[in-house]
Amino acid sequence: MVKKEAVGNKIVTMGKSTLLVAATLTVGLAQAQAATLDTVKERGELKCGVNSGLAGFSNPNDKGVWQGLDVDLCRGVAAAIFNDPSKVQYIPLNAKERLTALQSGEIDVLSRNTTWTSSRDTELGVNFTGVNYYDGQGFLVKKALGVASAKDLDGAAICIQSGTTTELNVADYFRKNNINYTAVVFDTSDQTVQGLEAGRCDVLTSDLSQLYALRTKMSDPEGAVALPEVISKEPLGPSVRQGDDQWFNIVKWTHFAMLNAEEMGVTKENVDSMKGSTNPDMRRFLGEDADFGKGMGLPADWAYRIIKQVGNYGEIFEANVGQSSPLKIDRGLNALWTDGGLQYAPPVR
Ligand SMILES: N[C@@H](CCC(=O)N[C@@H](CS)C(=O)NCC(=O)O)C(=O)O
Repeated sequence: MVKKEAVGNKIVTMGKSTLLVAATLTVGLAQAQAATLDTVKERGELKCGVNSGLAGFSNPNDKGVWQGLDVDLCRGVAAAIFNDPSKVQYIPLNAKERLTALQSGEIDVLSRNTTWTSSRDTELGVNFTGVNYYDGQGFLVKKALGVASAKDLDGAAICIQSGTTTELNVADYFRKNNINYTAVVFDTSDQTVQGLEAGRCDVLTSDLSQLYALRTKMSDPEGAVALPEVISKEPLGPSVRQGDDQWFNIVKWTHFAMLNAEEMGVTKENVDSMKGSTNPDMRRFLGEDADFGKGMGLPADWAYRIIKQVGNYGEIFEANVGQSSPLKIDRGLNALWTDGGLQYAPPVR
């Protein structure tokens, strides 16, 4: 089912557009072979594919400025390259079009609540660079339904969005547990929320992080509750086109720099004073005594730029989705490994 999305689907089902997709793919591959970093520098900005509006992850604020955890990844890459996190053009994409946009060269990086799966990683010409949010799929029901467990959902109508991992997970879960359901499939997440509110379905299923975000859009958020079951692994992360290892490294190490900074206690506020540190790890990280940027075509202070302009992982987590945000999501699996979580970065050395 997952394979039905993106390019695979178009090649199988559409006559004329097959050629079009093949042509854009060729262009995309040619671009991937040219150094993306050079293209981005010449253009003067990075093209970042994001969710068109997912609170906490990527969402334009009332001034039209993009904000969120996924947005901050792109801001970090721009800070490393340009010393200016605003040098990013955001391209809003829905679930179905996101991977095609990366394949065709329309964007340089996809940073849009996308689950790292084997088929996406090996069949679609893209590479995932890491996991910036460990998630899992859950269910949101109206409290009035009086359901306490997903196992009680026999016969339920379920609102789902097409082009996502969600569709297959829910089919597997209900089959495994011998429960019947009716899928009510929509193209956008807003439609799934409206579907739940209008009674088109009894339950909405999606990544848990999205349930938190979508609940804030409901007219009565308190009237909806997430069920305790988490039915899948959804490691969400950025991806790039295959064929350009330098670019792959830049995006991968932007995330790792944010994690290492949190682990070392380097923040947006204290990073300047840390430059005077005598700790060899700190001096290496900030590019004081060593140059770990050159292998990526970046300046020696690439990591300093990211932290100074955007922040460490803990800072961007708290501001966008954590306790300082309306979502108030706990760190959970996204705590650093030193705090019992899964977030772990190789060292800068
Ligand atoms: N992580 C899952 C789901 C990602 C996803 O696209 N979720 C939907 C459901 S809430 C979404 O973000 N929709 C917003 C949109 O398409 O505009 C995946 O990679 O397939």
